[in-house]
Amino acid sequence: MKNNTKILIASIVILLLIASVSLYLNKDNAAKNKALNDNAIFKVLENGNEIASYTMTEIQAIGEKQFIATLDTSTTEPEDYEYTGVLLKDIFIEAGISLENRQAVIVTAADGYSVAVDMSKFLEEDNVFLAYRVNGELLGTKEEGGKGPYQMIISKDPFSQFWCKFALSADIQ
Ligand SMILES: Nc1nc2c(c(=O)[nH]1)N[C@H]1C(S)=C(S)[C@@H](COP(=O)(O)O)O[C@H]1N2
Ligand SMILES: [Mo]
Repeated sequence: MKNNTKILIASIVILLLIASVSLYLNKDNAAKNKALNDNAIFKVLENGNEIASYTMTEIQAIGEKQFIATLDTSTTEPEDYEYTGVLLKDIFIEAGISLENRQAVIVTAADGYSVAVDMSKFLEEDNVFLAYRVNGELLGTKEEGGKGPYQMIISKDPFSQFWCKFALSADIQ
């Protein structure tokens, strides 16, 4: 064989190897993403009674939106992020729960944090979201050092202390 032919064959073999390794790694990633999506359960309650629970795939199907919100904490300067999520009220509508004559929605997190969202704020257009992506990336779990898998975000709030990381459920009262 000519040297050129050898080089060509070697290059093709190396390219094929790289392609199959990355396919293999991606498959792993895809499986992890699927597991994360299936395990990320969000529950919806009415006066303390569980009415429905959703996986991330089901949440997405309710009507994904992109929005900008400013993260402003006691220790950081305000910074804009692009989030992906659904309006929290749309999840209640999907669950067939009436939004009329209510006082508040209590969002509870895996670390015990809990936020009460006033009804008038909750009903506002494009304000109270359940987000699962920030700048295109999944929020990640608390164990992974993330802020999700779900984070309740009040996009029009000037400060973010009433947002809720690691959100597990929302109870309308
Ligand atoms: N679950 C949970 N959500 C939370 C908190 C928290 O301790 N636990 N802290 C709040 C506060 S004080 C701020 S400023 C915002 C942003 O916090 P971060 O900088 O840790 O994202 O999250 C809010 N939501
Ligand atoms: Mo904060």
